[in-house]
Amino acid sequence: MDDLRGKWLRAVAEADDDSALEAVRVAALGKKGEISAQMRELGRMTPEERQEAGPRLNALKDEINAAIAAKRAALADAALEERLRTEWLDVTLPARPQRVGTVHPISQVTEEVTAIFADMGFSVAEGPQVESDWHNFDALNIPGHHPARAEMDTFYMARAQDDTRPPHVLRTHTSPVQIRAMEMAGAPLRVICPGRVYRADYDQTHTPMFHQVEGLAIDRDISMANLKWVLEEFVKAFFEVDEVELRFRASHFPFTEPSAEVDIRCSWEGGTLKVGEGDDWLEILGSGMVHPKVLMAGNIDPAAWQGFAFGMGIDRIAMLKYGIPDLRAFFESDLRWLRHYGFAALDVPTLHRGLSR
Ligand code: 2NL
Repeated sequence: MDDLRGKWLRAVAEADDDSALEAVRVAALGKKGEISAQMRELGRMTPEERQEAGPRLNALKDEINAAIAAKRAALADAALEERLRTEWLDVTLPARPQRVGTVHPISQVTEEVTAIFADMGFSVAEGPQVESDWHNFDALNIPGHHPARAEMDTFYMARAQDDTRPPHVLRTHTSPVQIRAMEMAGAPLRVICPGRVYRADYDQTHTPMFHQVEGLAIDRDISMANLKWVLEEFVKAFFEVDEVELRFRASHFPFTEPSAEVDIRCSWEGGTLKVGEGDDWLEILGSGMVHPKVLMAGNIDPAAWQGFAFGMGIDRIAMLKYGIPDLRAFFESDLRWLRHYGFAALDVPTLHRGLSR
């Protein structure tokens, strides 16, 4: 009996998982188990023998059952302990950084410019990028023979073979949008026209597509003085400075008379641009009083109305504002450009490989 006890208690102790433990229980206490077989033996004993062996066998059966239950609980505890040890999560860890896209600097600057002029009562007009030859050139006092046409490196759209009308063009400036605004709204008028423009020019300092914003204000007695105030307010707001000095230099555009190029006082100390101080001048835009022929092209009577107009490159003022020293930065890759200037772009590792780090 002691051998039996030792044997099964050891078997219980050595079972190291639930199924091994169940096998021990069946082998000991199952219908065909060893202890069960011993129980059946009781029937063949004398009453005296049974009196002695019965309780001992029952006690052994209870003891083995208890040992199995204890072992089962111990195995469950150990399993739980193991899961707690291996499946823990540190909920205090910071979240993984998520890459987020941002507005492109060109779009952002366009919005900034639009907001500044909106505060001064200018609305925004947009127009087609494929323009009629008339809106892009003739209406702006640039006739067919004018050298400005050749200088503009225009992209011409194809016509059908026997169509002799002048071909459409990719607009070379946003001025045609202002012609359309005059045609549609008439005077008085205050409008700015931001957008893409195209010139067949591609080198270190030129891209075939770039961005421009032009402005137009027409009223009974609008003058260069109004132009100067509007541009001063714009430059102060855009470059976020309290004071600025503008310099108007006589110039020539076919669509304005008189015409002026506008410089702002600045310094380039340490390679970074400071607007409003220093001894350098930075050219930022062209402007003038709208040519009477251009007013007439927009169906506005030049005897009753006059106005100013100006135009500037968005890519250029974006680079100036955000400290981009070299136009060539544009050509390498937008992503490199954006990263350099602290705009977090969507960085797709499979795109622009080699430039993305
Ligand atoms: C420049 C110069 C300029 C204009 C654009 C304009 C438009 C109309 C009538 C008269 Cl509809 N003028 N636009 C005038 C002067 C200069 O742009 O350097 N742009 C980047």
